[in-house]
This record gives sequence, C-alpha cells and structure tokens, in this order.
Amino acid sequence: MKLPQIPYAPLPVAEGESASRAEAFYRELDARRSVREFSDRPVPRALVERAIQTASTAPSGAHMQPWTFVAVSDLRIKREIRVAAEAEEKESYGGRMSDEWIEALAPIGTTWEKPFLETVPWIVVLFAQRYGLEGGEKRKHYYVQESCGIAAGLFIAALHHMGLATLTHTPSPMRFLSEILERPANEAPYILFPIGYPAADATVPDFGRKPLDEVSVWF
Ligand code: IYR
Repeated sequence: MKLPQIPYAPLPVAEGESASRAEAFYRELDARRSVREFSDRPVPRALVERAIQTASTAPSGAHMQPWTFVAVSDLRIKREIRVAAEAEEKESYGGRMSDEWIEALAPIGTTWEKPFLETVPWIVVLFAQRYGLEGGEKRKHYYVQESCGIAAGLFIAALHHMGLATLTHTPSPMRFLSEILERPANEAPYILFPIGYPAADATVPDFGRKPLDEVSVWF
C-alpha cells in the first residue's frame, strides 16, 4: 500500500549561492585522500555514530536500507581483525593476486602488513544485507551492492567533513569478519573502514584525479 505523501522540504539554498557552495563542497571533497597511517588519538563515539547516521541517509533499493555498520573500539577485537586480515593479505600478496594486480598496486606501495588496524581508535565494517531477516522471515532486498556503495560514499564524505581519515580496506577474502563480528548469514562483509585522525607524519601517494573531460561525456 502506498505510504501517505508529505511535502518535500528542500535545502534552502539561495539562487546566487549555488556556485560558491558547489565550489566549496568540491574543494572539500577533493582534499580527501585514503590514509594508511593513523594517530591513536581517540575519536568520540558520537562522531562515529553521526557518520553512520549520515551514511544511512543513502537512497536504497525499495528503501530496504540493506546495510549494517559494525563499529569496533575494543582493542582485543581490533587485534583479532588485524591478525586475520594480515594472514589473508599475506596469502594474497604472496601469490593469490595476479602479477597484473600486484603491478597496479605498486605505485601505491601497499603490502600485506596492516598495522593501522590496531592503531586506529575505531574500525567500522559495513555489512551488506543480501536479504532481510525480520523475525526469522526472509525479505528480498534490491540493488544491495549499489545501495551499500552509495552509503559507503556518504560515510567517507561524512568522516572527511569531521576532519577524520579513513581507508576503504577490503582484505580478501573477508569472511573472517563475519566470524569475528558474529554476523548472521544474511550479511556479507562489504568494506572495512579504519577510522581515526591521520598520523602527524602521514603521507599519501602523489597522484591527482582524472580531469573532467576524461570522466564525462556530454550531449
Ligand atoms: N586488499 C589488499 C590489496 C589492495 C587491493 C586494491 I584493488 C587496492 O586499491 C588496495 C589494496 C590491501 O588492502 O592491501
């Protein structure tokens, strides 16, 4: 049955302000980088909560909101995640990944070692709900990958806006996360986000972004 309709309340942006807002928003997001060196400076739980709520504003297939964010600050669990992630990554870098893949990552300089998984005050793992499970009943979910991808994007933007850094870490395979974090069968790990302030001496690869004319086609 169709829900009752309510008036839409758009953000009140004055006509003359759109361009400057667009510029400021672009510059802010363009300053974001994936960070792999973090400070152990604490991050209040309330900030992580707000970032999850922001992510959860994402549009989703049939409004099923097919995501679960699991937030971890417990050091023992972070350590367990690090040990398991590094065991998988060691296998991957040691032969499971193709030569082409290893070559593609060479400029970024990643290795199997993931010390940041213990340094960061928070790890948030986004789980994709492949189907719903309410009261033991299975419910079909739609466009789960797309929905979770959009939520992940908003999550990253929200953290960046707070001055926090993160990384879209995808240790592969990620099944160990379901076990350590005791997730039900309907949920699959989607992306792991280490979250914290960047280390004072953090560095990032010196690369830019594709220009507009390389990422767009206009008719
Ligand atoms: N999961 C590995 C490898 C890796 C893969 C891609 I594609 C990246 O953009 C970066 C890393 C790791 O996290 O090191």
